[in-house]
Amino acid sequence: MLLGRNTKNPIVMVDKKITEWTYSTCGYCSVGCSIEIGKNAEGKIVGSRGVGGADVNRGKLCVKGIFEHELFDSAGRGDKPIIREQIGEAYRETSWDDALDTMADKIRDIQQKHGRDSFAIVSTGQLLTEEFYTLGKLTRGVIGTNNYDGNTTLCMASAVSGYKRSFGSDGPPGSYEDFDHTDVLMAWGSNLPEQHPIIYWRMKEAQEKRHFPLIVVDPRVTMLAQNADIHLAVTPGTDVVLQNAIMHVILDEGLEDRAYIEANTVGLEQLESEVAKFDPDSASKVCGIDPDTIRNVARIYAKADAAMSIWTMGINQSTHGSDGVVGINNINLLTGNIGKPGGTSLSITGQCNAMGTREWSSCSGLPGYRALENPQDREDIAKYWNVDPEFFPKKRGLAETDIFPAIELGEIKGLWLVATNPMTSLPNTARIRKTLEKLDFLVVQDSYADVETVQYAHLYLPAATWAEKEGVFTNTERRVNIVRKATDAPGESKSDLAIFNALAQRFEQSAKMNFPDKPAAVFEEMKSLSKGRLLDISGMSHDLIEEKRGIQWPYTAEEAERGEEPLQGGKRLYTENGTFSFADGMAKLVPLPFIDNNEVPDEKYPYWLNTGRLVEHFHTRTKTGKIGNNNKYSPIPFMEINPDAARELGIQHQDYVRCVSRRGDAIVMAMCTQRVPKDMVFIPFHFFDCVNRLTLGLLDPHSRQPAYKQSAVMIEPIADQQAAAQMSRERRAF
Ligand SMILES: Nc1nc2c(c(=O)[nH]1)N[C@H]1C(S)=C(S)[C@@H](COP(=O)(O)OP(=O)(O)OC[C@H]3O[C@@H](n4cnc5c(=O)[nH]c(N)nc54)[C@H](O)[C@@H]3O)O[C@H]1N2
Ligand SMILES: Nc1nc2c(c(=O)[nH]1)N[C@H]1C(S)=C(S)[C@@H](COP(=O)(O)OP(=O)(O)OC[C@H]3O[C@@H](n4cnc5c(=O)[nH]c(N)nc54)[C@H](O)[C@@H]3O)O[C@H]1N2
Ligand code: SF4
Ligand SMILES: [Mo]
Repeated sequence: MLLGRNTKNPIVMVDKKITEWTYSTCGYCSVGCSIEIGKNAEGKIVGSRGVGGADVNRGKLCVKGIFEHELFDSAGRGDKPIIREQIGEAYRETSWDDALDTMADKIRDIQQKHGRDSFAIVSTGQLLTEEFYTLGKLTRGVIGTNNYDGNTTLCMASAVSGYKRSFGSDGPPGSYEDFDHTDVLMAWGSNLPEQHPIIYWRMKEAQEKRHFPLIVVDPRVTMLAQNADIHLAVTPGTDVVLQNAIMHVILDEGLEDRAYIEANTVGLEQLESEVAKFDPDSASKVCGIDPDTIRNVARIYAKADAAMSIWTMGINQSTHGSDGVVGINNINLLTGNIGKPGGTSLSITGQCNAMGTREWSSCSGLPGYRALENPQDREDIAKYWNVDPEFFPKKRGLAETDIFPAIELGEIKGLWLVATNPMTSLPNTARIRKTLEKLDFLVVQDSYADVETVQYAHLYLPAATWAEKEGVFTNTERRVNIVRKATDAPGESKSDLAIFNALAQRFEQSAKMNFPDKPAAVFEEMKSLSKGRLLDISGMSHDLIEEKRGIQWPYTAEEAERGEEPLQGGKRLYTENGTFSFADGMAKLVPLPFIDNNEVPDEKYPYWLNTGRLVEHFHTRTKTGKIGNNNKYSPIPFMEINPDAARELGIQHQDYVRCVSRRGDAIVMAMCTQRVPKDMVFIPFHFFDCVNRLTLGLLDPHSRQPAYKQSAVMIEPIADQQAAAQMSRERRAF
């Protein structure tokens, strides 16, 4: 058969004979792509496709979304609850009734002996919003522990904290549509083409039409940096110094927007006196960016009609994470770039529903961006749930990163992990292993039974995932989109919502409360609690959300009653002067002094260890590690190393090497690339028993988020390559 130019259609797509498509929203990242899941006449799920009419992705999906349906029959799923008395013993299968009775008894027992807060709950950014809301009600209103948090502390906590410090509330003010209006885009520690491929495509399309400059701040030459007009290879952990220097130039040269500052902000004088210390020549010595480049960037940004900044983990995962977010907001407030088309701060969120958990899970407060510290908020929620307001704590308890040390200290005796895998994702995993072993009772509720943390649990509860259940996610641009059920979960797995409800029934306190079992009924509760608040969703319904392929909040009942259609993108916050979420309506300009407190390379550990992600894998690979087309790209742990550094160390491309920090070691394959400078290596964090054996994870003082991206390591060549290959294979989770 002739192939190539000589045949009209050389590639033949296999007809999968799909007879039914179910509408859903992708369950990996926070871009929030609308996806359809295809079933054939035998009822088997065989395909996924992007939804053409959806504003977010306009028919496209990335390499994860396109194979997402394969996870329904992937290996390692749990199908029955399993239980054991002691770690190390074999698990035995048990019934749901027995599993949940035991769990409720253990929680009561631990709380009676050691106090209410001695049982901790750590959840995720990957449940449906209705599930988050219900878990919050169960935790705050029934179980009553204050040591309740989510893995968003590893992820978006610095953004949340920074938004609150600058604007008075969480909630990203911008939209993807801002790319269509901006005159300059600055991306801080964000590798869009790999981690948010469809946002990248939206950005790139806008840029090709209007040719605005792209400035990338990242110590690594990422794919985004390769496409940048200006790449600022900042010294790790020093973005705040660069931000202060940019503000120094703006104020020094009178490039600020005085009218905007007066109408919208307080704190200019204090900010001015702090940034006065950061002239570009001095700042350059710390942040590593040439002084003239700093001046050039400040001028381009401040002189643009509309300027926009996005950021992700390069900013958030730092000992200056919250400050880095405030720094971005400071620059945008100084230049009048909040709430206007193309002028905004837009945190690019991580997980599919990291926004939903911030809005509704009650992890750091109460539902609907309410605070435990606010008596009126406590009163309102207590009344709505029918609990005594005195049952609520008056301030938030420990963050995830403080819960683990509290287990070490013996203050916390029981832990419930819902949809998170800390044995791979927390820093310094050797310490986490010992910590988990100290627990009297550990419950792991996960879709996969082979997840690493199950090895340290007493009880494992199998959960349905993604389109095996129904409910909503909120994406990066505040768009609420719906996941519809396409298939049943394997075996006896239950939806997280059903598990929360069944556990609630086992506590007396829940008798006078309402725990609806239908996601749409839970959504009605959230709607009514959202009325009149920043995140008003009262005009939405599950059906309307599907019909519109996602709706951005706020969308109020009044707007819906007046017949106003929800906007197709482009909804912004703080568009009017003096409408920020502080009592006086003004945003805060916050001075940011800088103290370098990171672990930095030295003679013994001469390389920066930078960590992050790859396009084909998601997090701890419980899903993508089992999907052939994703796993094939990078089936084993590897390390990016500069060829000059490799040569000096006597390391060849594709040699196995030992990477060592003050915490532990990891065996990885060396991949020589100019992406990293000579004094840095980069290891993706997707692999079990790998990079998080090395990371230090110092915490940001405001957000308690770990600095995953700044540790120091040494590299050792390995003489016995065969043994190393064997070891690397054995340490592979799958
Ligand atoms: N394919 C894929 N996509 C994902 C995910 C996934 O696992 N796989 N996870 C999702 C989640 S939960 C998240 S949080 C996001 C993360 O999305 P990103 O934050 O874009 O991804 P990372 O690779 O963690 O880190 C981004 C960059 O930060 C840079 N960096 C390191 N140190 C510094 C520094 O000091 N300053 C600056 N400015 N930059 C620095 C790194 O070099 C890296 O290129 O991705 C989401 N999307
Ligand atoms: N070195 C380093 N470490 C990092 C990072 C880094 O950049 N560098 N990034 C950090 C960041 S930003 C994040 S977000 C964390 C992520 O860290 P984790 O939250 O630990 O990672 P996941 O693999 O996403 O874990 C989610 C778990 O939930 C399960 N699951 C999926 N869907 C469902 C469901 O519907 N119900 C239930 N019950 N279970 C479900 C999955 O099988 C999986 O085990 O990692 C952090 N760790
Ligand atoms: S960009 Fe994110 S939401 Fe869209 S298909 Fe890829 S993983 Fe899913
Ligand atoms: Mo994340």
